[in-house]
Amino acid sequence: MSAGETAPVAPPPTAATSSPFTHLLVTGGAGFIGSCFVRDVLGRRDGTRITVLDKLTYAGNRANLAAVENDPEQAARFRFVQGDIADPAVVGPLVAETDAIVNFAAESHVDRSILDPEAFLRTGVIGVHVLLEACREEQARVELGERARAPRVLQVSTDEVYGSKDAGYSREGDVLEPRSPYSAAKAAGEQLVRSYAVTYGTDGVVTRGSNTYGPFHHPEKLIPLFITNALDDLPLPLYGDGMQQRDWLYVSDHAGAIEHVLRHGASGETYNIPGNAELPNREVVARLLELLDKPWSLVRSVADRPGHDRRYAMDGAKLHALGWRNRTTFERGLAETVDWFRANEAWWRASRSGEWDAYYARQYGTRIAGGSAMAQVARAESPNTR
Ligand code: NAD
Ligand code: TDX
Repeated sequence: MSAGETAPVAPPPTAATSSPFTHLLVTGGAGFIGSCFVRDVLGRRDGTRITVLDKLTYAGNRANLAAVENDPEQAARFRFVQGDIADPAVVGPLVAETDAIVNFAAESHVDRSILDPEAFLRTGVIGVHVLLEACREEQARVELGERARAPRVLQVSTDEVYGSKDAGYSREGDVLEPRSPYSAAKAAGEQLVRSYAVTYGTDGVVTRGSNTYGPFHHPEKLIPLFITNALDDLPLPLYGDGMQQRDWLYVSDHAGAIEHVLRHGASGETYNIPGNAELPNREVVARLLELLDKPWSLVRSVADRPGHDRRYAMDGAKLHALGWRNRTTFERGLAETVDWFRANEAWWRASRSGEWDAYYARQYGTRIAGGSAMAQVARAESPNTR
């Protein structure tokens, strides 16, 4: 454990939760979705304790957890450890003291996986393997009578493992056809969890979440990139024809669904977490510009992402049957996201510092130079929002 560690997490004053999972290890908890999960669970003040293990890559940000660390009651139930999920010496002792692991840790940006795939494999495959081996150690301790039950592990996976879906909705049993190094690593990671559940009886569950958006989203991704570029009147680089379709999921709905599956999902099972707004990218951009009161002339049609998946769409019946419903409409979620970025300029300017300029030049330099203006299509009258 490194210098980034805070004091050991205190036992709860009262064990107010009825769940068997009272002490969680949240890996990747300083990132976008993981930090939302941590803030929401601790903010409920039900006695749950959380240890975050995060490597603090360019995408990890301790400031995402400031609300927790600055609140004495929550801070007493929280501990931060800076470290790598692929490091068994760090992972083993942390898994030994927790009831459940929620693994958000990953390299998460498709474009970066196309530029440099290796880190995606280290964290997405070897890192998951290390977590699973630590769980297996705990299963052995249960057999020795050293602990009552082995930890549950929830692997946060993605809709991208299905590959591009031209029509219809992907179901949990469908064949996986990942098409980028990012999604191939995610598919490998979740398949490892499944294999440990089958082979060793590890208590593992997998979620496949849809495209997520909201506060604290790293500015490399479509929605926060376009908000922050537009606020600075910079070009908005839309790949290809901009008609690729995603199903948008608000971040607190994604985090809530993950917690729901953690507490209610069946071991060895996989659950889709769809969004509620299936929209082409152009439509998302048009809505953003309207909220920001910025002109369409900022949009540049630029060279497409290689292997760009045209559409993701998942069937949510299995999660529905487990009792989960998303709460945030796209209209409200997008407006709240834009407001949050307007109000938190210092946060996103800090995220666009350090290695950002080199990344931006590599990813967008020649694209924007060779880009062209794009005609605006009429906004859809009734978007497919569920
Ligand atoms: P993010 O990039 O914002 O956060 C990832 C976090 O993991 C960062 O804090 C980073 O420092 C940490 N991390 C990376 N490598 C690590 C390692 N080896 N050890 C410990 N920590 C490490 O990502 P996000 O958007 O919050 O995504 C979280 C998870 O959800 C990922 O597994 C991603 O694949 C999955 N997911 C994301 C989306 C989405 O739209 N953002 C959708 C579905 C699934
Ligand atoms: O500059 C851009 N221009 C553009 O047109 C960027 C960054 C993206 N796009 C397009 C590509 C996609 O069609 O916008 C769409 C969304 O792109 P991203 O924000 O990069 O998300 P995506 O590739 O769909 O992957 C996201 O959802 C699934 C997350 O980044 C993954 O971590 C998650 O697993």
